[in-house]
Amino acid sequence: MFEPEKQLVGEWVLDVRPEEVRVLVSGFQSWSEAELRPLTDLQAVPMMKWRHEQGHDPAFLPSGEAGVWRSHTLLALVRPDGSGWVGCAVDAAHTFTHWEARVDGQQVRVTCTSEGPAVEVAWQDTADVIGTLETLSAQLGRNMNAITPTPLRVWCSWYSYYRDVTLENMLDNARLARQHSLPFDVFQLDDGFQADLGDWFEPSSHFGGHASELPAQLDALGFTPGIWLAPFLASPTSKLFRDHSDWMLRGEDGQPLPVGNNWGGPYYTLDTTHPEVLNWLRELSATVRGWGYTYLKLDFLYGAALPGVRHDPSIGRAQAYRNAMQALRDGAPDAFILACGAPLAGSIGLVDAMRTGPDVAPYWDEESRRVWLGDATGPSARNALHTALSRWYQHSWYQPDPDVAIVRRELSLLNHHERGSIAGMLDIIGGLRASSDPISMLDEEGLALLHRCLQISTPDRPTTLAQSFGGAVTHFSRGTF
Ligand code: 9PG
Repeated sequence: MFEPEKQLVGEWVLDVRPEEVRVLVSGFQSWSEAELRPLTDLQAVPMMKWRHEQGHDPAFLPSGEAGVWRSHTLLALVRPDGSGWVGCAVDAAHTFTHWEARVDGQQVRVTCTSEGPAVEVAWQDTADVIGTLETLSAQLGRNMNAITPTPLRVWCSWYSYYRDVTLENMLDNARLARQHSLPFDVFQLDDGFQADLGDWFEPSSHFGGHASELPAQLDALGFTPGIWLAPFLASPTSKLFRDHSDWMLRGEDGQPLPVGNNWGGPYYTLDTTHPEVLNWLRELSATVRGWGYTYLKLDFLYGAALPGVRHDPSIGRAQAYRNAMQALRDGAPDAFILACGAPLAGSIGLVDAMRTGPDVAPYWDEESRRVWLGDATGPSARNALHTALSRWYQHSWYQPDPDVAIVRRELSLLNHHERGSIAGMLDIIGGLRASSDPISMLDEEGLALLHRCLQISTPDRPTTLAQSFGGAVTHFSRGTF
């Protein structure tokens, strides 16, 4: 693996018994784990190596040793009385900041390292960890000109139709949403409309039309048209890859670097230090904006921020990522951008909303994968909610998107209580409200629950609620979740 150079930013030795504290960590990107756990526990590292680049930062994986916890951007240690320590980067635009807490005999050692340019971090000893975390996190947001627009209510095609989505499915649901007065703002077409990963302008054979035909019809029904793109990815079978293999991020062997395994095989990512790639990205977002889409769900964004060999090695990976996001933003300046599978703090100021957890699925937990394979980045209601709750303080960075509620009874293993608790927790997390249920599948009870999920309480953001947020995370992390 290509190892970026790192430098030591700070080191602290804490005079506290390791058994006395819990540690709060946040992962690299949307799907990575975030959790509050006893410091002496083991931070899980996925046994399946091909999951590393899809859910973690391959240059800063969990160590696999009990009593060692790794986190990006920030780290907190908390005693049972709520006192402890918080460390947080003050800027995440130019470099990634890596934190490690390590049990060292009867003490705890914390180190902070960064890649590339020197970075400033805040480190505070505090009587109120939750309050200090909120304050430092808000400062980081302000320093990076965070965007936090009003939350939107979104219908998204993914969690029912997956890649088989058709133009007709979109319109059927939009019409039914109108008939039932469901207060969605956006109807968002997800993965499945395009010919291949990277070939966004040609339709898939099953879609039944072209994505450019949808916006006018959604507009006529009173909805904002939304579309999904994985703008940095290219499958080896795509025209994009065939025509521009020199645009791909490379490994040390000089070959395009596989950056994940989805869609039935490996795929590659664009090297965004290449000026032609930035032009392509600008043109891509401008084209879909020209089709009439003003809500863009940009996915698998971690690709541009992975360690690798770049066309311009003087541009670090954090900056390469931001330049790419800026190019997408420049192509569609008035669009609402939801980032997904994206570096978290590194996206502040460039995106309106951020998925703050892995995908929801129509079942509560997949214990075999989460526990035995050490991978809590896979889809499940439990993983999505636990991760989004553990990132409650990020509301000052962007609108959080905890992913969809699932209220349907068909094609779902969720029981009555689970459907209800998902709805309740989404309300606690705040941010975007979304659903993916085929509206024709909903009975009266389902429609009532969906109406409840789409209600935005005032104020939407936690203020004095911060304590109960921290409380909820603490409670669930004890094992009831
Ligand atoms: C479309 C989907 C939906 C969804 C996104 C994202 O690690 N993985 O293999 C992995 C695959 C898919 C995935 C997340 C992770 O889902 O979060 O909302 O847009 O892509 O393909």
